Amino acid sequence: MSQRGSGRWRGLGRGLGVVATFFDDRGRVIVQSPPAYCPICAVEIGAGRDPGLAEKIRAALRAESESLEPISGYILAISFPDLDCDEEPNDSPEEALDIGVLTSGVELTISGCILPGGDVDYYAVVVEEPLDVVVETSGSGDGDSVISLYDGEKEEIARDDDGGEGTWSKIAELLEPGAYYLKVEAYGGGTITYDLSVAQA
Ligand SMILES: [Ca+2]
Ligand SMILES: [Ca+2]
Repeated sequence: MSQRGSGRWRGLGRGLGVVATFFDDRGRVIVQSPPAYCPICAVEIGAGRDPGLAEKIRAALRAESESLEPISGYILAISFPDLDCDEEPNDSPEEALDIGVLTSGVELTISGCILPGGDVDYYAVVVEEPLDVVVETSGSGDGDSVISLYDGEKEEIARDDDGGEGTWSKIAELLEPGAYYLKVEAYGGGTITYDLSVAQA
């Protein structure tokens, strides 16, 4: 299991219900999903941000019939998302990942993910000359991101939820030379895999 324990479970089978539970090393329930009933059902839970937790976690799945009808066969698929999609920890301006220096005609890009839900990713960028700058998130699938732009003093300059493609985010600002921070998060505590672009407008 990857650090910080997060998982998705998908069950296939008509009338089947799936409940996922994480236990700690003493058998206490850390988190339990509500039941999801098929024909196609999926449950997803994360176990929080304690970096030592993953070694202690036991995960359990319960399959049950939605009714008193027996189920003759079902498939359970279990997956753990890859949490190594960016360089964690990057959860504060102090831990921000450097994405470089922005000058005229340059586009800075980086990929990352918000996993587990509630993760935030900070990036640092230096602007070398006064520029109309566009900060944008995108991705191969649907993703509902929220981005925030801060100055070198960590004061928020702008924030956007759905200004980009679909429910991706976009901020356009005239920036003076200086250091800036960007924060990427997922709307509503969800999970996303994203590409972040910072470029001259
Ligand atoms: Ca991340
Ligand atoms: Ca992060």
